[in-house]
Amino acid sequence: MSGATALQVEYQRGASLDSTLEQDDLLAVFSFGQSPLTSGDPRHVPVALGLLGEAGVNEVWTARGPIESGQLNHVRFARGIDLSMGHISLDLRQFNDVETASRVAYEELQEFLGRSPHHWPLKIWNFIPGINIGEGDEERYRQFCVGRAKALAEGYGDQPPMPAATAIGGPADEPALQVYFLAGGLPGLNVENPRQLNAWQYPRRYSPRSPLFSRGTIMQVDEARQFLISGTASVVGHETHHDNPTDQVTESIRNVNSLLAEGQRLLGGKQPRLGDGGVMRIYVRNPDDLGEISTTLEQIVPGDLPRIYLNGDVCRSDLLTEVDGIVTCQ
Ligand code: 3EB
Repeated sequence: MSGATALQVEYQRGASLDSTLEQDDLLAVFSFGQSPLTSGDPRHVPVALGLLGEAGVNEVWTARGPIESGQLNHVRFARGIDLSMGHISLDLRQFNDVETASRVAYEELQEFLGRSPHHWPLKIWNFIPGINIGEGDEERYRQFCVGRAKALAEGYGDQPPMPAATAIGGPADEPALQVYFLAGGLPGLNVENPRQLNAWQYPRRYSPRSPLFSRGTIMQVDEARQFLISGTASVVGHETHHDNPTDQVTESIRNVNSLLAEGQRLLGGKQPRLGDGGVMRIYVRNPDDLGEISTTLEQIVPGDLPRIYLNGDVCRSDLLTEVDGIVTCQ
């Protein structure tokens, strides 16, 4: 597979937001450490998670235009020829609980997709303030899983699309639940990781309603394929492995490599590899672990893989780090 990728993602260091917003092929620009409620342009997606180790980095998505942008309910979106990006931020102070807000976010997402020429979600990122607050089934992550599952069941019955996803915790004092997504005109191909139990089959103890996502989604536009990798942590089977950052990040990368190999086994072609025209984000629960995690990572991923580190909680309190990213299939 070759040809220009449908989505280009890069990290821009030191560029002003205003100059980036002048680009006419801009689908989204993500800035960090800023409340999602402060978005002024539909293409600007402020993310509450703070950058670690550096400042002033924006993640920039570009795609084939012309790009139109607008808003439907709470969905602020940008639409190119092949792809759409949309983001939703709901002020949790206006909802009874995280379950209700999550359900509304997914209902709005689904309504948007239904009216869009790009019906198919390809990857969804979910940022939940204080994700581990609450005991047992009251935990915010579990409430989020319930709200998401209810909205998906309402919209799609028992066969919802389950694209790749990331679910990460933001600062507890951030008011906004944020959900953003990439969507296309054709469904992606979902890939599961043979080392991990499918998330929708997790045992009851992790959540009253299973997390509904696949480990990775391959999107194809024209001749080019891109692998969208879900938030991947140190989970083997369904259990958390290791209690230290070095071993957890190593296990996470083992999971990513296993997923990429599975994609190649199913589709043929060259084995996609981290660093092939893609990017990686590393979410770190405790900022003090940054040095250990980055040193470990330098030894196991290609040096030229563009990456950023973000401060974020992982959905299980025993997980210290998680990674996600995009790889181009050659
Ligand atoms: C895991 O492997 C880690 O609920 O959408 C990763 C990616 C995780 C997405 C989600 C959860 C989600 O189970 C948690």
